[in-house]
Amino acid sequence: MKIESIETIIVDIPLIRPHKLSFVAIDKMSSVIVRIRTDRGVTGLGEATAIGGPSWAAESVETMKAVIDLYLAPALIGTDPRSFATYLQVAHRVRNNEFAKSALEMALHDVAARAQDIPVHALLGGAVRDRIACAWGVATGDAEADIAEAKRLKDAGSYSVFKVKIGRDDPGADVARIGRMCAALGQEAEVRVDVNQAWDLRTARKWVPALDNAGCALIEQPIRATDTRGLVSLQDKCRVPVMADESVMTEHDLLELIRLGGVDALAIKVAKCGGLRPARRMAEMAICAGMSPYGGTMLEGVIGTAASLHLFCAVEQMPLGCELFGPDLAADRITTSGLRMQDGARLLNDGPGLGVEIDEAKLARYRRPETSARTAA
Ligand code: MUC
Ligand code: MG
Repeated sequence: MKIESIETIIVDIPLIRPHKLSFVAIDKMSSVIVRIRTDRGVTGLGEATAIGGPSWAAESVETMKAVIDLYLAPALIGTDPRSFATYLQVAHRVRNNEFAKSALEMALHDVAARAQDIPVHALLGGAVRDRIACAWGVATGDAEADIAEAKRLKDAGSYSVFKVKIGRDDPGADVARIGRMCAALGQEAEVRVDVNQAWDLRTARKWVPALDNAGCALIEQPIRATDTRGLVSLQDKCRVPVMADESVMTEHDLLELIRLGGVDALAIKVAKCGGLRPARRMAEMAICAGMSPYGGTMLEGVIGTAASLHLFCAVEQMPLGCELFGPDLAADRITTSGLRMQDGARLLNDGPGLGVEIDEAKLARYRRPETSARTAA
C-alpha cells in the first residue's frame, strides 16, 4: 500500500460560548485536518488544534499546515503508511513542531488500523477500558456564569468533574469563587483548576494552599512552564495533586521533572507529545515515576478527540480521567457522527481506525479558503 496524497485543511468551527483562559480568549476551534489517501482506497484522518494561535504553544494551525505541506508530506508520498520506521525517519528530519507531527502521525495510525480492519487502540496495545471519566472545562470569563454553568451540567447529569480556568482575575477573587463553586456543587462534584502559568512562584506559594483549603481537588500549572523546580516545590505545599501541563511538552521535560522529584499528576496531550506513540510512552514514564497521567485536550474536535480517547483507554492507569470535552464545546462538527458521553464518562467508539468519517458538506462549510494537497507527480 502506498500513500497517494496528503491533504491538509484548516477548519474553524464556532464554540457554543467563548472559552477564556488566563492568557487568551477564543470563540472558535481552529484545527488542521490531515487526510491521507492511499492507492488501495484506504484513507486516514488526523487533527491538531491551536488555542489562540502560537500562544498556548509555539505552533499555530498555519505553521502546522506549512510544516506538513512543505517538509513532512512530500517525503511520505509514495511510501507505505503502515511503516512507522519510514515516518520516524521523516519526522526526525524536522525539529520540534510536535503539533504538526501529531496530526500526521494520527492519520497514519488511522490508515494502518483501517487497513487491518482494527480500531486504533489495538495498535496502541489494546483498550483496557471502554469509557473514561471526563471533566468539563469551565471558562466563561465570569465567576457567577462559571458557577451557573457547572451547576446546570451537574444537575443535568452530564458532567460531575469541572476544571475551572483561573488566573485572569485577582488570585484572592479566584480562590473565593472556587470555594463558592465547591459549596454550590456539593460533595458529588469535583472542582479542579488550571491557572495556565498566570502566577509567579511567590503568589502560588500563598494561593495554592488556599485553593486546597477551599475544596479544590487538583491544581494545574499554577506557575510558568520553565520553573519546573518551583512546580515541584508547590506539590509539598498542598494535599491535592499539582498537575504539570505546559511544563512538560517533551520526554526530555518529563525526565527533568522526574529528576527534580515530580508532582502528583501529568497532563498527557497527543499534540504536545508529538503523536499517539510518544504520548503513550510519556504516560508510561509518568506511571513508572509515581505520577498519574491525565487525559488532556487541546480542544480538538471529533477526530483528534477520538484519537485521544483510543489512547487514554489503552493506558493502564488513568485514575484522574480525562477532559475530552472539545466536541461538546464546539457548536458543530465536520464528522458524520459524534462521540458519546454517559454518566460523566466519554465512551470509547468502535473502529475500524478512529471510527470517524468526514461529513463533506460540513467540511466545505467550515474550511478556510486556500487549502492545498500534496500529490505524487
Ligand atoms: C490547557 O491548558 O489545559 C484545553 C482545554 C482547556 O480548557 O484549556 C486548554 C489547554
Ligand atoms: Mg492546562
